[in-house]
Amino acid sequence: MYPNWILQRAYLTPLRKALAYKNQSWTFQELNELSIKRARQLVGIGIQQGDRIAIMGPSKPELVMMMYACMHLQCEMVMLNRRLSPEELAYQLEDSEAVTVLIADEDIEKLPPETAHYLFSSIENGGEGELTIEKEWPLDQTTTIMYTSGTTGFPKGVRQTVGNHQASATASVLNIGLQPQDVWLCAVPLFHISGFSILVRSLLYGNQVYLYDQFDAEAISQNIIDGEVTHMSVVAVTLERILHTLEQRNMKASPHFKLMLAGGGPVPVDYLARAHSLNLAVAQTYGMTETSSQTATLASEDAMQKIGSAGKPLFFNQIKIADPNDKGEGEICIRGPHVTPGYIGRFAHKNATIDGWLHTGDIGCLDEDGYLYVIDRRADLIISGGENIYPAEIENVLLTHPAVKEAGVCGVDDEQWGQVPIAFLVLNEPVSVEQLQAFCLQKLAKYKMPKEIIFTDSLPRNGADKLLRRKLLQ
Ligand code: S0N
Ligand code: AMP
Ligand code: MG
Ligand code: MG
Ligand code: MG
Repeated sequence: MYPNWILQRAYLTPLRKALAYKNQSWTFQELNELSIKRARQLVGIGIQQGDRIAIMGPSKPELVMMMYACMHLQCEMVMLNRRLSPEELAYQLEDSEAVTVLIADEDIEKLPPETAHYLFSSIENGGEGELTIEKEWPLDQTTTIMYTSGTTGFPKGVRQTVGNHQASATASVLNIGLQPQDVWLCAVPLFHISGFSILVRSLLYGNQVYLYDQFDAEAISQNIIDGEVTHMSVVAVTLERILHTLEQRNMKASPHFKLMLAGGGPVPVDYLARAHSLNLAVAQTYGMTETSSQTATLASEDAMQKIGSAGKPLFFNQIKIADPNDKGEGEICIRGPHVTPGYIGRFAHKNATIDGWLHTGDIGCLDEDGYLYVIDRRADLIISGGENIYPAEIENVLLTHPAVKEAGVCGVDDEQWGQVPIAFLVLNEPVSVEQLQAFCLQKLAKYKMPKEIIFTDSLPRNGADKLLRRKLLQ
């Protein structure tokens, strides 16, 4: 058993600043008190200890308070992505069997009609029930469930336990180091592990989170110039927006700024060189939902000599390459206490690991010094602005349209988002691109909309009739 992180942190450093948002801030003691009150209010509406509940809202202090309340209640939190379509959310709610959705008032329109829910405002203004807060948490308790899509296009709900999060935060700090005055800027979504892991680190380390509810390149660049923050998590697209802003303003990062953790996909090598000349230390990392964030991270002092590498595994973690070819390239496999114990819902029976190793589907190699290079991503995965898109998700939707006979989707490079999806279709009957786009928009998150739809006579397939997505563009 381990101490309840929120109680323990409030006990150890009650008066330290825990959270800042716009002009407001909260100490750990204040966060603890407010989240206990919120937990009692959740009991007031009938939520029980250990319930699985879904939660959605913008990255604001109210959401942090609601999450900490759920953690006090040892609820399993299904983290809903605010960019998804109502149909995609309906799938996750049905699959997870969440008892209800706790939803920020401003997001109510995003929910599928007739979904059982409680608005944040009704909880915040409601009565309190009786609750004895558990002082200890078991390692195998599920803290969060995050959906990640798969080869089939059916998203899987990934369990992230107390033990997974603790191992991840501990391994991270052994690599990055820590000083009490460190401040981690959070402008990545709290529903992704990129964002939630910042909250976990804050509770375990006792450092402050500087929260943004949207990506504001001007304001964030100013924080970095002024040295008001020391760490930040970025994806390639948001790193580029900061580089661009600093370059435009001819300003460099403050010497107080320590590190950008850049993950969620590959970072173009040229960004690293640009960051270097702006005094901005960038650590590339390889991580995923199934590993509660980083598995490997490249120390910023190695950034220039091991350019393009995602670094070495963090202390508790191991990486091996399965079935390497003659160039040493094969499937990246991961072992460590940060690896998920498995999935929920329709994938609950699927083993996450084989003989203790997570088989990622990503292709990579280790160089002679043991540095990881990620060469190719799993299952034709497209990453648009840090959001994952599996071609099968879009193909499955297009195929339900009566005019569509065959569909193939792949990613193309894009100036703004890194990559975007495009679709190749064989038709049964005439239909316009606009009609198909309108059809997709009803069913898919906007970022998954094919940016181009191309009609063709046939799709490239192998002898076994399997679609060859990589040949779509040839
Ligand atoms: C890039 C972001 C910030 C863009 O959002 P922005 O600019 O706020 O857009 P909006 O105002 O909301 O919308 C404007 C228009 O743009 C479209 N749009 C928005 N996002 C995308 C997108 N990603 N792709 C394509 N289009 C997009 C909107 O639809 C809208 O369109 P119109 O105008 O037509 O209505 C935002 O997307 C963002 O925050 N991205 C990052 C998400 C993220 O964090 N991903 C990482 C997920 N992976 C993990 O968590 C595992 C790895 C990991 O843990 C990690 C990752 C990074 C760093 C550290 C770690 C770690 O290990 O700790
Ligand atoms: P997610 O499950 O959404 O967290 O996405 C994780 C996936 O993003 C990994 O399986 C990789 O395919 C990809 N990814 C993460 N980090 C990197 C990286 N440094 N380089 C290339 N691809 C990455
Ligand atoms: Mg994902
Ligand atoms: Mg915006
Ligand atoms: Mg059809």
